[in-house]
Amino acid sequence: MLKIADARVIVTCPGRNFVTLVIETSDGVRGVGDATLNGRELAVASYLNDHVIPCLIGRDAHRIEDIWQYLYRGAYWRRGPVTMSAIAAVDTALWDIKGKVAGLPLYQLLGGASRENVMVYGHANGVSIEDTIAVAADYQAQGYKAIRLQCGVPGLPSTYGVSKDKYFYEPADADLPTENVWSTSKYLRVVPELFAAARDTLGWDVHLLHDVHHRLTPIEAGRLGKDLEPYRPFWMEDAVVADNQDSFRLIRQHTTTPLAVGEIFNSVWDAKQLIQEQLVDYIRATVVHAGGITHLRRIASFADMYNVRTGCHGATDLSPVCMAAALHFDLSVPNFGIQEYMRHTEETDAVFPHSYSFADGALHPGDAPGLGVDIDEQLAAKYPYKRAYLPVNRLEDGTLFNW
Ligand code: GCO
Ligand code: MG
Repeated sequence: MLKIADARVIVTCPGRNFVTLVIETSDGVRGVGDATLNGRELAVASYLNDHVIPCLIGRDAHRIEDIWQYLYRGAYWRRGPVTMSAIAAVDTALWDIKGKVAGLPLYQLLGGASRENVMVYGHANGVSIEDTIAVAADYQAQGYKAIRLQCGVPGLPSTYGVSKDKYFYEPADADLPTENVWSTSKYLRVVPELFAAARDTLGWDVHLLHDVHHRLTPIEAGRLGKDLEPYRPFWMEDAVVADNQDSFRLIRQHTTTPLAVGEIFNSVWDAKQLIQEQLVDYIRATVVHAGGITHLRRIASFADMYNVRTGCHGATDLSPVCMAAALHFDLSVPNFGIQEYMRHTEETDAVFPHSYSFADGALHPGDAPGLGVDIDEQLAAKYPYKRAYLPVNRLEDGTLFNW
């Protein structure tokens, strides 16, 4: 028995907010788990502090599966981003502890490495097509084998994925939601031009990705997928809102552009039909929002039966603790596809010292026991929580739309 003696939640804002759970055993082994839910951070902190931590103290830290079931089934109320992020934090911290006790990096406990490293994609964005491609060329020069392209839409003041700073895109940018304006027809004109220009300049030896960010109807998505086919995109992400999983059937009928979805999913049930009917190619659920390593492995095993590969969400709101956990998962899982890598700021990296590293367009989690990441609690305390929201989006006539 490896008794859980203490657990605490740390909320810190080294440039952006992160929620981290630290669990300690009675003999002083410590594990960390990410619990960040962008724009709703304190709800998860309260769920952990008020409802989960009291149930953890005294339990056997080795019984990861039992604790997972206890928190999931035992709550009676299932699923949802707040619950599943809280469960994920506990699960991740317990895997970290188990790795440390075993003296092995987590991926060894998950079956060992299935590959040498984890291919990642970087984010190139710019106000214009030219700006975006210049940034993409820079990523290519840094060794990236896969690059996501997002550019400004002529006629719209701002849009998803395009930042003032070309290398760091941080959408949770204000203490009340910023309002963006959207036009599907303007957007649908620019993306194929962006991809045509990208192939001209960057060539064909690089994977190109694009995030629609839930903004099209299925038939519009079918059209965009078709328009992009000549440029062979690696994937088109979140083409439509996935609440209605049937929507993807319609997209599939019109295009062979590969489809990725799932960064806001929290359980295998959100993706069941999409996977079983092979309506998507990549599942983007990740450790923190989908119930931790334990549940994400279940999703990946299910997806593997239907030729669906993984493509974990890895934006800056997923802390280095989540990134480390995702990399152990990515390295071990048989049906790995790609990992998003948006890079954290230096301030964030200093609060979360980690052993993962980048080389040749890929990340490796390193060989430190457990996750190979920690939180510097003293440094974290210097950055108090600052309320920050994701933007909202309106059509040009004022109708509230999907962001
Ligand atoms: C991505 C995502 C992000 C999200 C963000 C919300 O593909 O990386 O779409 O940009 O918008 O993570 O919290
Ligand atoms: Mg996305």
